[in-house]
This record gives sequence, C-alpha cells and structure tokens, in this order.
Amino acid sequence: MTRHIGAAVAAACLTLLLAPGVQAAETAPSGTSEAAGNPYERGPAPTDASTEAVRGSYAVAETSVSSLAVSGFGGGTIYYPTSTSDGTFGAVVIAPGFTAYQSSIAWLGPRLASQGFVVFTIDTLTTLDQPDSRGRQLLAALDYLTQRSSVRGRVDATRLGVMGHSMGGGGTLEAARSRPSLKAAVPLTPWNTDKTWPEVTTPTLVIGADGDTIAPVATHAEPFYESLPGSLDKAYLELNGATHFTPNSSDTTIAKYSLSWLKRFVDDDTRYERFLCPLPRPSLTIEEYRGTCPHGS
Ligand code: 9J3
Ligand code: ZN
Repeated sequence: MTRHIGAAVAAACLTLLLAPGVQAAETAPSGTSEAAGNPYERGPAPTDASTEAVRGSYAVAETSVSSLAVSGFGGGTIYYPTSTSDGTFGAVVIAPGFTAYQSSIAWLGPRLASQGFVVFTIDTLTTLDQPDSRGRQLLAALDYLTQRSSVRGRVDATRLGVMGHSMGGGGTLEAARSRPSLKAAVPLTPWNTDKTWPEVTTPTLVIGADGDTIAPVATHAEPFYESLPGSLDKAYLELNGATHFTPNSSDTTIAKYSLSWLKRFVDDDTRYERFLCPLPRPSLTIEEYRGTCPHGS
C-alpha cells in the first residue's frame, strides 16, 4: 500500500476501516453448502442468468495500488467483496496487452469480484513488455496481493488464478508454466511466439476470437490449446463475430465462461461444471468450443 505517500493516507485509513475482522477459515460461509463438502463455495447456486449478470451477489470495494509502492509489476487496482462473514476468497490477477493499461481489462474487476473473488487488474512495468515479462509480473502481483496488500487477510493464498489479454494472455500461459500451484488460467485472445505449452499443469481455458487479425487463432489460441496436455482440464472457446479487442469491453460470453472456469477450478465449485460440460454448442456468440469433459476426472 501507499502509507508513505501523502495523497494516499485517506484511502489507506478507509481501507483500514474496511479490512480487519475477516473471520477464520473454519467459519462456515453463510448461504453455501459447506455441509455438502466444499468449504470454498461462495455465493448462491448459479443459474444461466447469474453467470451472465453484470454483477453477482457480493458488494464490491476497490483499492488502488501505486506503482511506487510495489516492485516487479506496475501497480493496479484490487476489487474485493466487502463481506467479512464468508471466510476468505480465491484471487485472480489480470494483465493487459501490448501498449495497454489496466483500464483495458478493468471491466472484469468488479464483474468477477461481485461473484466472490479478489481480483487484481494490473499495469505492467512498461507497456511494451513481452509475454515472458508479463508472466513474471502476474506472479509478482499475486505475491504482493497475498503477502503485502491491505486485503491479504481476505485472500486464500492457496487458491489463485491468472488471466490476461493478448500479450497478457501469453503471459498468463507463462505464469501457469512457471507456477504449477496455480488453480486456473484464462488467456484472452492470447499472443505469444512460443506456440507449444505441454509443460502446463494448471487447468486452462483459452479464449480466442474468430476475427482476430493481430493474434489469429490459427497461429495463437488454437495451437496453444492443442499443445496443452490431453490429460489436463482444458477448454478452447472461440468467440463468434469477435476481434482481438473484444476482451477490452464488457462481454457476456467471456464473463460467463471465465467465471465458470474460475469457480470450477479456483473454488472447486462443481455447481459450475454444468456450464462447462457437456461442451457448449455453437451459437450467436460461440463460434466453436473444445474441451476435456467431464472436468476433475
Ligand atoms: O498484446 C497484444 O495486443 C499483442 C499483439 C501485438 O501487438 O503483437 C505485435 C508485436
Ligand atoms: Zn513451448
């Protein structure tokens, strides 16, 4: 945080008012079926409408992280559920693409946080950083989030995921390859010069766009997906009528399947399995969907 920076003192005090008092993990989250066996479920039973909604059931607050207060990445914004009565939450860090800022992926922050995740949208050290660097920065941001951030007490450091757009999506694959403990990865119209990812052991949903001319699916998203191990929980969603920049604005299909993937693999929430398996059929928004079903087997 930015305690030593004058302008941020008020924000820091506000955060201190909101942050304390997260209950012990032993506390049963209310409104969930922990008795049925999963202590990580958060929020009500999902429906098509809830997974497609612009906001989920949790009220969300945000706190800005100055680049001057961190190292290894460029700062960002943490979006988090305000509830302190549902235990800790899984977390996801999201990186933007080449020449872009956190603003380009900001819509995902409150959208996913309101469903019960701590979400950290980041800036990179420079906007020209390549995918390998973006991968390292995603991991540095996760470490900051779980170890030093003002919301660290709200985060379950054992349940983490990564996402990113374009070169940030390429970085998402790099991060997963470097840190097998990650529970989920979702590259969005990913771009990388490395076309093969057999080393990844993290469940990965690759989202491509049929009209992408910057990271064409034939030379990026598709070979990335196909090169992931066949034994892995993996999926390939190709958006219909979409471009390289579709992930830069609110998109119901990206949100529904990213959320379902994070819920299924960060929270081990099998209530979301039905949105992933059997494989979604082609539609007005889905050009194609490939995957290994059922998951977790
Ligand atoms: O992050 C991206 O949008 C990657 C696509 C790109 O501009 O690559 C050209 C070097
Ligand atoms: Zn490779």
